[in-house]
Amino acid sequence: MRAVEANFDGLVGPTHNYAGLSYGNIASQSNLKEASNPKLAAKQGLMKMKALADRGFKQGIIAPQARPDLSVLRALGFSGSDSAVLNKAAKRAPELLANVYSASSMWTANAATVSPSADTADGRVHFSVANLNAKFHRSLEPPTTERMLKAMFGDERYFAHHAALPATVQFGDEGAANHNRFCRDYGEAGVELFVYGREGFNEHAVAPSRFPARQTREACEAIARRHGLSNEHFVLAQQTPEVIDAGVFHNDVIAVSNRNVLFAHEAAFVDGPRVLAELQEKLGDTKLICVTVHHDQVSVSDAVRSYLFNSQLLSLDDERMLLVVPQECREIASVSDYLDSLVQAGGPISEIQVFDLKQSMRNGGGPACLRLRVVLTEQEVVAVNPNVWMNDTQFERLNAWVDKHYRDRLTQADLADPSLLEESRRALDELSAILSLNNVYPFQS
Ligand code: SUG
Repeated sequence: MRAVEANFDGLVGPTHNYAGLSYGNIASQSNLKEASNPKLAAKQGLMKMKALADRGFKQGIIAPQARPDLSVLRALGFSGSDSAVLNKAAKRAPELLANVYSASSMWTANAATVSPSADTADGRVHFSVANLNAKFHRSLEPPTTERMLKAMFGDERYFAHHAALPATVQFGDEGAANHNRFCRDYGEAGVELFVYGREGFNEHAVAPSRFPARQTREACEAIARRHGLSNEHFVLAQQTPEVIDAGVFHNDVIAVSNRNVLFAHEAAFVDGPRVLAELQEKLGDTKLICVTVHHDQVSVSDAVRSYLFNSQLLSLDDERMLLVVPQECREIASVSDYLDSLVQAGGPISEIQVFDLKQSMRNGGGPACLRLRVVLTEQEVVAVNPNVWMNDTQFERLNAWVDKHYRDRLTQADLADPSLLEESRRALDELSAILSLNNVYPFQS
């Protein structure tokens, strides 16, 4: 069956701000309390989507979640009118206010783990919503993510949806950011690589000591089971504790794959040679190509600062691939030199395309964080909600919508302003019509 890889990017929401909420994510921590520009952030994301759609890549859009999430503040004991709740939280618990205001659903690589129909037991595309239980602001996303994915991939003949795993420490799950799939052609059965940072039920196993490991082995195993992946079609790997301690809070900050190519730093996995050998064995006669970056080429610290591996690796044809990187990669000499040598080497990666995503990058979100990969057959493409595909019309509409509703400056102090809540609701109400999302937001019901 012929299939394509579609990328569904998260549209940045109107409350995008820098609240320093993600311990272990160095950019998030270091930009705490900077002023953000939600309008520019949304436009930077739209530019990437449009540019890739114009080059012929299948590009979809995932709408932002409604923030602030007042239901959480109410559940935590704040009462009264909406503005009274905001006012009290701003005075008594500003850190909670920042959490319920986060626009973090933009990083759709963390929305879910997706297995294409060629890999699953029942021949449907399977989605497992991530519980994101490691960070409070992100743990608020799963219920709306599930509704959102169902509003986009609603046809049960083709799409199967699983709710988030139990949101306990044993089952920490951060979705596709810790998942890669290898194959010859997208439509053929592939081998899925699940990457975890610690073992949930074994507190004595090797784990990072400085920063938290968000994904557990047990979560990976549960997802593979739910999706009906046979043992011959998935591989488990542990992220090295050292790289997590150096700021690699998701595997997609140190590795990315496309088809039979793995682009990764040599420090990415515990017992890397074993992982690669198992992948090759399970891929059979499809040859795994490893583009491995060594410490003396790019240090882990430069990889984290530049987000070299948080890139998108996209097929230009059957041989050549495009690497989509953030501008920071051209601002750090070791990384920029490496990219030049990579293209000159004549390997599968033949072109580099650079995007300015600084607004998202300052929260630790690069090109790959902003997108959820969904491999779809031609029939499945037709079954997707048609209004979520990026094209000239949607690009114009969405830009006009951003111009109309978004602020160009947001600080932590602005979060206490009740008109920001009203502005956001008006914007998202209109957006759900543009993308035909059918009252997906809790405030609409
Ligand atoms: O979960 N940052 C996100 C970034 C997610 C990146 N995703 C991938 N690597 N796939 C996170 O740490 C920061 C929010 C703040 O500090 O305001 C934040 O949530």
